Amino acid sequence: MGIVLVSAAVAVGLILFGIFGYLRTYPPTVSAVASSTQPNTVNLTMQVDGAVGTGPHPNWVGWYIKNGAGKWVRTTLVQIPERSYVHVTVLEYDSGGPLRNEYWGKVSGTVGGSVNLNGKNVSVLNGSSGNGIAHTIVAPGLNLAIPVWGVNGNASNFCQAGPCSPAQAHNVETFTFYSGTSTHSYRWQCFIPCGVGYLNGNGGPMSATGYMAGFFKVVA
Ligand SMILES: [Cu+2]
Repeated sequence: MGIVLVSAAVAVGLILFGIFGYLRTYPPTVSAVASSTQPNTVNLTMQVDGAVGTGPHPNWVGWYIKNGAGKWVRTTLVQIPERSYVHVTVLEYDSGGPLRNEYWGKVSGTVGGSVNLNGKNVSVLNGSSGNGIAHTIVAPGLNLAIPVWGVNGNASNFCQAGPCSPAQAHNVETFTFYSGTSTHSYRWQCFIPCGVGYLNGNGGPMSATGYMAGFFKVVA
């Protein structure tokens, strides 16, 4: 009887440890910043790194979002206002490669149907060419799909651990999407997938909020 009680107590303890551990590591939400020049527009600046460099999984691939004070916050939770244009700037520091499914090389859901990659407008990226595609930003509920172009992983200034800085090899990709007319939390994630080493290619960072999966929280 005693051993059963002890086992039960240990089990409860482990569950609570797990829950609080999860809460301790759950990333914060960062708000997009209102544009000072354009009405109904917010600016969102993000970077994606091959290794985030901090937190419980410093070697995992993941995102940082710039907050209103200009500080990089390791998270994938972004708050944006409804009925607004979200002007996104992605700083991409990770290496890329071919897609498992070329469909994800197509841009969708942006104003104009394209992204601006290092100064050039493109609507499809071919992951089988050049440095390939590093990650994608896909929010099915917003009809948004963005392939993000990779950098050369052998570059001498390749960023080994985030948060990365502009002196390191990176691409700049910008696009604008509309946040819609309803308040809703839209899930987004990377559909490369870049978690090849994990169960079904969708474990580890792929399924983890704060790394390759997150939410666009559209608020009133
Ligand atoms: Cu990814």
